[in-house]
Amino acid sequence: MPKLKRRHLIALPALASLAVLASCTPSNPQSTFDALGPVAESQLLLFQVIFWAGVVVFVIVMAALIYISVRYRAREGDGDPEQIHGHKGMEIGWSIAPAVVLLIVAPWTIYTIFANENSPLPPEEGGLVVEATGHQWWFEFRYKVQDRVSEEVVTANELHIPVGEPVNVDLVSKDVIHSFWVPKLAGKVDMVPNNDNGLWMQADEAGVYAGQCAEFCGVSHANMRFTVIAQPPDEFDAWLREQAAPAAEPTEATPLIRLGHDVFVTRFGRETPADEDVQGAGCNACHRIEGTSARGTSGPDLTHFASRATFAAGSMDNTAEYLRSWLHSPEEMKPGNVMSRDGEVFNSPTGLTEVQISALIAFLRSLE
Ligand code: HEC
Ligand SMILES: [Cu+2]
Repeated sequence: MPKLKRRHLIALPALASLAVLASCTPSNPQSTFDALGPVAESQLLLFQVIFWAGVVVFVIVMAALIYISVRYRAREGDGDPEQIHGHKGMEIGWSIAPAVVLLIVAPWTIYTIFANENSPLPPEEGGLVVEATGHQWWFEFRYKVQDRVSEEVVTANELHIPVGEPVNVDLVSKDVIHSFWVPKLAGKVDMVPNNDNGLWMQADEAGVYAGQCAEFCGVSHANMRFTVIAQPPDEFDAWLREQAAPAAEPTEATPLIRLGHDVFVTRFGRETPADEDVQGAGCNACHRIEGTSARGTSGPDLTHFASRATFAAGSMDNTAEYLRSWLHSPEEMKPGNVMSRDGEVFNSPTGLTEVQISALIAFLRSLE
């Protein structure tokens, strides 16, 4: 190894701070410096007030430090400096100065907390409510909407919202503490088991916003992401109506799709009605598909699985190839996930056969 020279050592912190500063670019999908909704904007403003107050303190303290170090440095022949005990003026000064800083920072903080506490359009006044549930390691979204559609809509990892409208999000957890965070729309709020939390947020521009669990919650915490899709209200309403309907009958229910359906809803190890040579995989133990007999609730609702762009909490694009890898070895694709941990078929020595996988992919991809 080449010997590290002193100037290399000096370059290291400089490089490290460059890397840290690079994360401040607003073009980053999870940058809080690119606030695109009223909640994120007020939080950004608070950050800036505190940051600049900090900069003023930093500059004054550093200037004083440098001035005093140079001006009063030890010189040849100096004895001990004059010893003093207490200095009333200075003590009053360094009590008052922080109080002044606090007077700038505290009211702004308190104002921001209260301003963001209450949704401008709460559920009582007809505001949209979504219940977001944190699971190890994915998000479930449940729309409680009476005036838009009559059915309850349940989806996973992709949260659709109408642009320009406040959305109330109830935050709950099924297992451990998670945290709901959409950096460009609203700061993080924890999802705590048995303790109702909530926030509201609003997107001012249509688009896809990155979201992420922001509280370490186990092995696949880093693979626990979600997206917020902000759409014009009429598009959002159309989406909601589609989601409220049972999975559309595929226009062409091919034998492979039918076989996939049977593999999905038949108990693990039993032969399927469609083909006695192919056995069931018991996926219905954990997944619900409206319009079929699958009624499981511990995994994501798959009624409109094919309408989602990604799956396994943003880990993979929703393509046939990734689905194949996922069903072949969920553990390899997303370490620790509950499907491979508890699914009977994934704990059997054989796992799913190629025939079962192909049929399941055809079926899942028909769930528009
Ligand atoms: C023990 C319960 C369980 C069983 C059995 C099970 N799953 Fe899952 N499944 C889950 C859980 C939990 C997740 C979420 C995993 C994650 O993202 O961490 C999941 C995720 C999925 C996803 C991705 C959904 C999304 O939108 O992110 C698909 C597709 C899927 N499972 C298909 C199947 C199929 C097909 C079978 C049958 C071979 C099956 N599952 C059996 C629990 C189960
Ligand atoms: Cu988490």
